[in-house]
Amino acid sequence: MQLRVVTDSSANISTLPGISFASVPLSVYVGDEEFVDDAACDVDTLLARLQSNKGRTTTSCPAPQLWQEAFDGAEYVICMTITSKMSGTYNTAMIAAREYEEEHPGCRCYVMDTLSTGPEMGLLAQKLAELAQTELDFDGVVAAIEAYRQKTHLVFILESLRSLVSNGRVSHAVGALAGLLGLRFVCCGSDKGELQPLTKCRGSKKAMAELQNAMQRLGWQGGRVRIDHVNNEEGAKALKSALLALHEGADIVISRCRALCTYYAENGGLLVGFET
Ligand code: X90
Repeated sequence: MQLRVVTDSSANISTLPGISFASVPLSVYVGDEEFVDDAACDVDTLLARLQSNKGRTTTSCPAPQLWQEAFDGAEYVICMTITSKMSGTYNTAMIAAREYEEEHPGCRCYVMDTLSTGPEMGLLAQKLAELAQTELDFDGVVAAIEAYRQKTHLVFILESLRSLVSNGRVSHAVGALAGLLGLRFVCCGSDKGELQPLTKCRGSKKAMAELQNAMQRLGWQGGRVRIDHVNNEEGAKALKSALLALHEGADIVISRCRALCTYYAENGGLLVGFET
């Protein structure tokens, strides 16, 4: 089966080896400037603009048209989106998928609400590339990736919840925590696809230890890990070493957040997707 995998740009991947792949950009707005989260987007410039900007900033999900362009020409598409609890991305992908199937009889387009984002989506995309190489048919691959999603998780450390709160992406209860200056938040993606704070702490060492505790509580036993960071290669490497000390030989990949995750996770943020 010739499968195309399509994700939105919050998955922080621009390529997916061994399979037809397209990434559909969300946008970040800082003052009058729009940063389209595609391969040409310069994340360092975005970070600099965010630091100097005092005015309003926001983001937007892709229009259905952008999804249509990414599906174009494919017979089988599996499309993965950021959690529908925090973005309209899933909705616009669904609109585009229904249109695509109507306009191309016989073609199939499955849209998966990952209830997550970032490196957990990266893991799901990687698994899809592998599933496409097997004997499974389209429905078989869909069932297998939905089953795999039950075994993947997202935990993260944020130095601030400013962007999430000012854009109304988290609940009032979480927003109330955000006023506490100088704290770091260790959080996870809940089963429902919402941000769930686990602990707040002072200092990055403490936060790093809490993050590892959270991974172990959720059942990490040396499965695949992806670490996506915002300007924090050092933190990502330290975490990787600590995890390798727990499970020698674990497959741990580090990459940078693209624009959408950079905006919300903020400078220093670390997002970790892992398998149990
Ligand atoms: O539609 C839009 O404008 C995009 C809104 C996206 C809002 C959430 C971005 C999250 C980025 C930091 C926190 C992760 C929370 C995950 C909960 C499942 C990453």
